[in-house]
Amino acid sequence: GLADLPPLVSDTLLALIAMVNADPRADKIDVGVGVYRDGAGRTPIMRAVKAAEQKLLDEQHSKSYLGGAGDRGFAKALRPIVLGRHAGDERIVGLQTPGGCGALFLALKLVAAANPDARVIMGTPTWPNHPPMTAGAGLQITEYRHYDPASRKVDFAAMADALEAGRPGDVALLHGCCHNPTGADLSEDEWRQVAEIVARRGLLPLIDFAYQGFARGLEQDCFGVELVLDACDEVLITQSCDKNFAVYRDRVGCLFVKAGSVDTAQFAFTHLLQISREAWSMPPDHGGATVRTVLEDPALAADWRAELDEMHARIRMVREKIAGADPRLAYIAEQQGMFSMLPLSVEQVRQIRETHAIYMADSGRANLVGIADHDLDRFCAAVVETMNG
Ligand code: PLP
Ligand code: TYF
Repeated sequence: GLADLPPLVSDTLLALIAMVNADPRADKIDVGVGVYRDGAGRTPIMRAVKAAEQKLLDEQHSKSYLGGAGDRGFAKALRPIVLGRHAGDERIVGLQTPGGCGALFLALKLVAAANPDARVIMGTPTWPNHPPMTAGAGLQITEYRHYDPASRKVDFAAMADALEAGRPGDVALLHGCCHNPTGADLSEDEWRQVAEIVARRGLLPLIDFAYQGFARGLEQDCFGVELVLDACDEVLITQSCDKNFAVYRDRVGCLFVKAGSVDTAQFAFTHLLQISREAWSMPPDHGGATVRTVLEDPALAADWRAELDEMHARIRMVREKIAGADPRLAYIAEQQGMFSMLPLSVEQVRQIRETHAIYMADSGRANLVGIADHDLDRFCAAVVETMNG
């Protein structure tokens, strides 16, 4: 019966949300789950998103079913942003999904259907949902060390070795930008080498692209995606709008699949529809329709872009500030996106929770942009005090 189900390890990042909420201290600082916060410590609805939602409210006349592909205009509108100079390549098909997680689910199931013996090569640490989702799709995992804690950079030798050891058809799981949890991204030269190895070894790149616009800027963050698309005939890109449109709970994402020919891409698309039919039948509409409405209106698109750039600027400001607090934190300014690993042990992570009401993942991963402006000095002081023991 149901009582015979095995015990589970819960999603510790989502568990942090409840832990923060349960702490009555008014001055608590939440650097746990990855959501953007502004200087006042809020996660606002973006201006263009609110305007698009209002437009939908006024002008949407029906919520009748759209079919398995959802809002086709949504996936189309994303192409220039996500695919860059490859936007017009008809060998690339896009399917709306419930968030980046939905895209990952589809991508991994597609691999399992096409090549059940494929192994998924992933660096450690990686986003904690990657391994269970891979195992859930029935695929084997091969790990290598992504992050060198001494240099605070990508352990590129380990990565290159692992990719070189891949068998044709194995999946190379890559973070498009803003590596979660380390903030350690590939340099442009390292991307070139990865694209070359992956193409030469016949690996299938799966690029998880959840933070476009948060590393160097919207166009620049496409660098790796464009290079890999240059180099490879088959590519999977799991995209999320949940961060860069700040629509987290609306669950907005897209899976792009590139195949060797237009016919194969269309054939793969029918398989994506079949897999999504078995899981959710049709994606939820509201968030995708909102993003499409923003992108199809030049004024709204420009305003979205301006606000995204403001968010990016705040990420850089917070990083500079923390990096300046102590030489041991200087690396924070060299890393990208919302997350970095702080040099704290599990015990120190517990201690900073108890003593300072600062909540981060046990791994020491902190969502740096979670800190409000007025808390930055106190955060830095608490981290330095805890590091000093
Ligand atoms: N991939 C990574 C690396 C993430 O950090 C996230 C965060 O949520 C996702 C995928 C999934 O995004 P979504 O919330 O759109 O499912
Ligand atoms: O890593 C994070 O904090 C974000 C948010 O199951 C997240 O990616 C965390 C866990 C999860 C879904 C999203």
